[in-house]
Amino acid sequence: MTATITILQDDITQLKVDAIVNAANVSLLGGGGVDGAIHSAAGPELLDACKKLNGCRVGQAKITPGFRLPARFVIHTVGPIWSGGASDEAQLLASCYRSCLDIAAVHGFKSIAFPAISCGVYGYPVDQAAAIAINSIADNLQNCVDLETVYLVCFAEPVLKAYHEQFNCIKGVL
Ligand code: AR6
Repeated sequence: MTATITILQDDITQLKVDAIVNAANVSLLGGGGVDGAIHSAAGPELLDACKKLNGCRVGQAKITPGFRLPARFVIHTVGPIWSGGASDEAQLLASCYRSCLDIAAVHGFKSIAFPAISCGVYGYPVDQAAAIAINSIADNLQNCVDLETVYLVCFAEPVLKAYHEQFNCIKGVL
């Protein structure tokens, strides 16, 4: 069975799923944006767990429990900082989604929720990031045999619009 991709506007910290994805930085020691929101909602145990991970490279991902979150786990990934598009940003962003889905597959997760990685402080153009997110997820779903639902969680209206536009563009080929 192939998982369903669902786009929704919500606060990712409120979702009761197997794993939410955190758009972190290489230190994995917290920050602003969705990272700050996840750490606040999960409680200080999350920072303690992150301290044991020794950071994370751009495009890769690491997992912790969700602690006080409704989600059971947090998959921390580090998106690329947008610097014009010629520094492998697209490959690195696609790698974030693939690495998170690899972890979800290993753990047999049924549900996972992604924020718009790199679309905030890291400045990735939202239309391009939305296309990469949807294509990368679609390309890697076949490896996730247990996965039933992938949520693409938009906080801000422009991101929601970009996801819907990109989703409609590629729906025919999925
Ligand atoms: N739920 C869902 N999406 C959210 C939430 C939320 N609660 N809060 C923000 N967003 P950003 P980045 C959206 O900046 O660009 C941190 O300081 C937000 O509207 O959180 O990957 C890290 O520590 C935007 O669309 O992540 C890094 O240093 C998206 O999440 C750096 O920011 C991503 O915005 C990472 O930057």
